[in-house]
Amino acid sequence: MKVVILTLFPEMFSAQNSLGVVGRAIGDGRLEVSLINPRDFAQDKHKTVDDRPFGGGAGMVMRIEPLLSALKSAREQMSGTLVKTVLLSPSGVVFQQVTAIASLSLEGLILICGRYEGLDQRFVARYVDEEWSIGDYVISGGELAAMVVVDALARHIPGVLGNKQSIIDESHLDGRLDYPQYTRPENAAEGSVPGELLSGDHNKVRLYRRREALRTTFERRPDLLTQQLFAVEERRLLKEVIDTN
Ligand code: 9D3
Repeated sequence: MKVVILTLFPEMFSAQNSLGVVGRAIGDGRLEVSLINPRDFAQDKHKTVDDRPFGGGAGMVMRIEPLLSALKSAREQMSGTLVKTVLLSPSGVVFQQVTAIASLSLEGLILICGRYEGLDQRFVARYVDEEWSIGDYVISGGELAAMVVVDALARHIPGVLGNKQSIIDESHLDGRLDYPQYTRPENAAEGSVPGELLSGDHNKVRLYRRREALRTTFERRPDLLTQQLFAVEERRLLKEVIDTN
């Protein structure tokens, strides 16, 4: 899959593109990320990409022309036709795991990072397919949001996680927060490792992890449980959690 990112700060992506899961996905040729700076398409000698908002008010607005030239350049890089153009925006729909998984079937994704107060709405209306937010807080531009999207996406590309079953575990725990993890030593000044994990009994381990995942979810994110369908076993485990609360 190919991702083209339109950004006034392409340097922000160099760490992500060279390190960790995303860096490896790119290195292995499973993911392609390219960066286009709208400022490179600015026509005046000062390379202006923003201007004052009509109607007044604080801040600046990104002008149509440099964005459109950058977008045309991005679309020329995309071979297929199954390409979605997304604006990262505080007014977007919230990006979720399902959004990442659904995007995998695209041939390409164009991510537009806004700066200042945002983009001229005529550009958004005409050229943007969807607007994605990463949550209800204000950050200074779309770049960090684009990095979140690329990271979440890369984890779902076949082979990227090295089939260490990590992605299987994630879907296995769909709609649940993680169970707690322990490593050596068995006994530390801070406490001991739960007996179930040392038992060697795979079913005990499985039930312990499912129960503790349900406990954390029930305590911190009950909203995740309300719409879930429960297996009989999980109803019993959740009852145990509630009864020992
Ligand atoms: C909502 C704040 N706006 C009030 C007029 C001004 C504004 C602040 C920050 C407009 C844009 C931005 C830059 N933020 C993003 O581009 C952004 C974002 C975010 O701020 N929160 C969550 N997700 C995202 S995705 C892109």
